[in-house]
Amino acid sequence: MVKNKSKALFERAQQLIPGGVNSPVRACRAVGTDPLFISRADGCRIYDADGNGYIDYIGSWGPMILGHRHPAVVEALARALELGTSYGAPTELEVELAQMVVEAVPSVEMVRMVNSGTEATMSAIRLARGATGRDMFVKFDGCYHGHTDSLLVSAGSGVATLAIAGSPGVPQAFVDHTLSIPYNDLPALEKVMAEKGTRIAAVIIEPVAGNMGLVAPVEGYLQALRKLCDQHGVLLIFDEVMTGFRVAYGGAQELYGIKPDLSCFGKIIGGGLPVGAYGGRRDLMSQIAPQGPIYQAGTLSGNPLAMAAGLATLKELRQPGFYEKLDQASDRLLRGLAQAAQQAGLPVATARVGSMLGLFFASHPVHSFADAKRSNLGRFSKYYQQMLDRGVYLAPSQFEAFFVSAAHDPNAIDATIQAAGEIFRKLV
Ligand code: HOZ
Repeated sequence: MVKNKSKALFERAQQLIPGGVNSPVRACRAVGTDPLFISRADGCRIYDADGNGYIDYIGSWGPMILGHRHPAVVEALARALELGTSYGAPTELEVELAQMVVEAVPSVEMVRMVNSGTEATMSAIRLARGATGRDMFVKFDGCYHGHTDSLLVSAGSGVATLAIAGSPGVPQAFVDHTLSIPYNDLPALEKVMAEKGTRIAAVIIEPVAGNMGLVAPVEGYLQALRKLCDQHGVLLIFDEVMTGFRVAYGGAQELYGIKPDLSCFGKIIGGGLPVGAYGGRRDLMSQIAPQGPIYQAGTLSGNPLAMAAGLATLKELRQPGFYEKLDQASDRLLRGLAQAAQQAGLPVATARVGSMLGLFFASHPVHSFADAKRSNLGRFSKYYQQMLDRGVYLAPSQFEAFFVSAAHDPNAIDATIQAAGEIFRKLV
């Protein structure tokens, strides 16, 4: 494949943008390639600046659950665009989207729109601290909640991919109140709660971890977490930026039957435009300014284009059978990949929750970040590069999930399985 234009753009970009990219993972450093520069996308396919097409399993890191350029989203955006791009004032669209979120997610009685997942988690933590009068919070190794100072401790995603221990620029005092413990480890959670429960404002968790590869919660873990939080007066925050409207219409909390106190959203609720949101119990959300004293604001929050794209997306997701169909397609893909690896004699650990998928080059089960880190990263790099050569666009890190959209038809899925099978045989 000719990639001259991407190459030239990357050279230019590196002079102007740190690392040539606006978010670290996409620089592809962990897999030893240069990033592709993208010119367009359609359905389940994405096209680089040189015109090469790929089957896309990044889906803009989660938002594109309908596939790219879904007609309903494009039309809604065109209508909104005719009317203006930003007002910095309330609109009907915001009220409509807030209503859809509240109706979809029973634990969310009020919701505040922001501009990214990072803003959502940062604001939820502030609210939890303000409401409880406690400073500490618990997170989990390998979970990633955006790039807020105090949330970068033992984080997944780019922090894991680039093996960054801690970021310069984050004062020690900012992370002194962050307690990071292993995911899926109930005794570790019980211990931290027993020792520090009275000082902990909140536990924040990705109910399905998607930033250390895909790691599902072990049976009963989220239920036990909910119970422990209640026992210690600790608020439970679900970071559903990836899982919200993805693993079920009502997110992971619907799937596992848990009611967190606060939830964070992003990605899908913006339909591919920059959006985040946090919401939860009315008594908590009422403490946000101007209704209450806890401050949080944003010039572009509730942006009409983003609201229109989010609304159009959510309406499509409510179509009968949407998630069942997506589930079948995702199952077809993961089963096919697992079978291809087995036939090749290549040990892999696979995981799937709805249309979020994970494939680790590991012969052990992966339930935690420590398990994920013991995967064969060299093998992943080769797999990534060769899949790209065969026209399959995967997340360039073992520590990311991959996403199936409604636009991934059986042909695309079977072509992916075939490409992977050929590569697996060479990787053994
Ligand atoms: N941190 C996101 C993935 N979990 C985005 C990565 C990127 O855009 O580079």
